[in-house]
Amino acid sequence: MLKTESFLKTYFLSLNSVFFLLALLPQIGFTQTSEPLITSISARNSISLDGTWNYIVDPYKTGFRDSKRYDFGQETPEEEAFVEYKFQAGNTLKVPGDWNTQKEEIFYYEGLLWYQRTFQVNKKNNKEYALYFGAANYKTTVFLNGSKIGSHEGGFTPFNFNVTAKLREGKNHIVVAVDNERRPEYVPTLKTDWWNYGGITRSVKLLELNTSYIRTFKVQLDIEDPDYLKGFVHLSDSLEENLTLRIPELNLSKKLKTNESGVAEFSIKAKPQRWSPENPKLYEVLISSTHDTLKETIGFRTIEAKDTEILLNGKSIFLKGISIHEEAPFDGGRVYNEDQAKQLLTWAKELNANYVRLAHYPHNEAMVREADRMGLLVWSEIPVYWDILWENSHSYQVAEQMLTEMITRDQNRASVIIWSVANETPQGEARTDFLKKLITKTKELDDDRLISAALHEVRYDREENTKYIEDELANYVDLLSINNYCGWYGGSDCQNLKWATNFNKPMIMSEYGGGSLQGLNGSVDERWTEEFQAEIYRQHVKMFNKIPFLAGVSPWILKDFRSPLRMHATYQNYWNRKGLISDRGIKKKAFYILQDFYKTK
Ligand code: GCB
Repeated sequence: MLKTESFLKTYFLSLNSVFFLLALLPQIGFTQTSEPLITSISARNSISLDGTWNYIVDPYKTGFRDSKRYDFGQETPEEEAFVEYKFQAGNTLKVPGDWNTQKEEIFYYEGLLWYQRTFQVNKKNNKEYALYFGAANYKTTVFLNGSKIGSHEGGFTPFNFNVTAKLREGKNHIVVAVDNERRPEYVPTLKTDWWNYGGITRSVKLLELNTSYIRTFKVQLDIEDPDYLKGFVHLSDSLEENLTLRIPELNLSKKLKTNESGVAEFSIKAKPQRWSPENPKLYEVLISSTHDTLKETIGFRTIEAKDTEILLNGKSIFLKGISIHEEAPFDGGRVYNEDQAKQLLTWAKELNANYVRLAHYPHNEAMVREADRMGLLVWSEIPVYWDILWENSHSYQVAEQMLTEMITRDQNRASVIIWSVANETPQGEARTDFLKKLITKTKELDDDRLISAALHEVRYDREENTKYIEDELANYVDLLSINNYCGWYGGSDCQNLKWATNFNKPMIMSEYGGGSLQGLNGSVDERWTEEFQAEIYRQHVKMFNKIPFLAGVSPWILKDFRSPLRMHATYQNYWNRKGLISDRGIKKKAFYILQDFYKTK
């Protein structure tokens, strides 16, 4: 080969690689560009963008590098308009919904998928417009009428972008890239015991907002002095404005004023009835500014941990719970409507539960709003699950952003009593530092609820048949939440297993249980039978009676759920079988053991 030829070849190759890397840049790094979260979405004027969208599967992610040949709705001169990726000729998917359970051919797909649709708008003067996504898993990039609007990382929390400048009168063209590739620095990271459902899994709306709108507000009973309601209002702009807070049923009307940052903080004397599982009383709360009024239904209660007890409205309560994945009853897939959320919580109620652990990520808003109405207490958590890259700043930033979005969305829900920052993380300095920072951030955002993290590493003394809770993280949380699978992953004499700790805090058994294939019967010694699973539940009831500092349980799990880790061909077939209810909605024997325990507890 000639010298120059070889030089050119090398040069072009490396130049190509540079371009390639440049094109990939926005995909690496932390590209969060969504704006502060707008809340009380259902109380606002909006156009729903749910329904049928076109899609293109893009396994090599070429769309980001070759956007000219993509039908992004850009205005391209006719002679250049060679559009290879033409949406209209493509397939369709329903939004909201995961792509996996909608199309057999992409059931196992993990990667980039482009969504597209058009919509009509009659733009009004003096209005602002924002695109709001309930959630999309995992990384989302939004284009409107050919312009990139922004991107968001994280699969389970809402985000929004102001699109006033790019929105057109009449027909608009929206393209959304969703990528659910797993990467080491993501949260969660590479391995999870649940299906990595991809797509625009929750509703999309175009919000029509007044200029200087109320972006978010919080009103809750003051934990320090429950004769007062405490909270704040945030306007979208840094403006001094007069506001009114009203709760008509309490004859309460209070004038407030935002400071130059557009924030008003308040404390108001009031005596609302207390929200509780027995009396899930909700009040209509109205906030108005010169330009805007928002209406919410809000319950008022206090929650505290005192010594080894959990106090709801000052009274000791035992959390009779069940863990739930956000997977639809009967046929799997992500929950995408209110009826599915209601069905899951109705099953929890049938168990005589007063509490649900919404694992392992923030569930859709319908779940917590329904829990408010049904009187179910809620544990809500972010997917800091198993082994995160504890020393990676990207991982920390994205975890903190998820935490912020989760808390901001649900700060008014009386049902939510626990924010959890992690699940089953290995002990170590870097992990504890990471989680301590998240705990500090949680307190900054919301100091009115309990903070926890599900722990699993305990010291076992075989001779004493005793497990000791010693994890250093327990110093920084309000509850000792322990996941333990006696009778399934190890250990046999579960009814005589004892628990001990030096921490003077309430303990919650945040997971326990075992698997069974619904309809498979046999003796209590035969793994995978309903009887084997039921026996684990029976033995645990006996164990619980001997833990004086136990304040609640949430066994694993309400319903069988899809998981790539569960490939036993006979019993699992990619379903985690620890459900009390099968994937088809049939109750197993263990359901009734727990139901009885809760009835008498
Ligand atoms: C756990 C995890 C949960 C799993 C469960 C299991 O400890 O927290 O996500 O699904 O065990 O079934 O092994």
